[in-house]
Amino acid sequence: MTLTRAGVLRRIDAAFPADPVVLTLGGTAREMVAVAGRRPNHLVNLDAMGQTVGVALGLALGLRGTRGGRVVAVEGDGSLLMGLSVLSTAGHLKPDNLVVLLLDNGVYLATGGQPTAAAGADLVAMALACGWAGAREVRTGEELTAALDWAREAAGPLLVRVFVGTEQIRTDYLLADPAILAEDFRRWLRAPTGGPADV
Ligand SMILES: Cc1ncc(C[n+]2csc(CCOP(=O)(O)OP(=O)(O)O)c2C)c(N)n1
Ligand SMILES: [Mg+2]
Repeated sequence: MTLTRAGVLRRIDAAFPADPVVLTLGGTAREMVAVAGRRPNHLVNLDAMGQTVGVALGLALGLRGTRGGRVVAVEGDGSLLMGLSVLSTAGHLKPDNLVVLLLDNGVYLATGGQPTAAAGADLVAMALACGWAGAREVRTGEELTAALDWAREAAGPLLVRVFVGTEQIRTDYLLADPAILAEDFRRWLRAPTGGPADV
């Protein structure tokens, strides 16, 4: 059975409760808030298509050696393709704490479901060819469990391409000011609360 985006987001939140998580724009961010609530360790990259992984890369480089754990980017296929050069930059800089969880539904769902070019692109091969430490595809719940365990432990940068369906759950709009979202996250980063990455 095809994985749903909301279900995968719930699993991501449970797998990384105390690590910085940078969320791509649109329905992904809204669905994460719907399934997990506003979490202090989540940075919503509101409207900034193409920049999610770059923001996470900067965080990963800045935080490397200062705290345990990972920096997680939750990205969409359309948004990744918009800023694809980040694959070569991250492969070159090799932050061992960076994890990219790509939720690939094959479309620009937020703007009406137009197909992206992801279907014809072997993004795992591309990441590996750019020097990433690991990359894999996920299609089932069992594969997701194994990939999340792997993503918590293995040396990065790591890319997990999770194939999800186009089903969406009903959510509220996310109308918070991006400056406030960023400031909340910054405050948490300075004084993290609640979880294993604290130690
Ligand atoms: C530069 C830019 N172009 C277009 C948009 C409009 N836009 C918002 S979300 C989105 C689709 C993103 O696709 P994807 O990353 O695959 O996420 P999905 O909607 O499928 O979850 C688009 C085109 C935008 N926010 N910024
Ligand atoms: Mg998409």
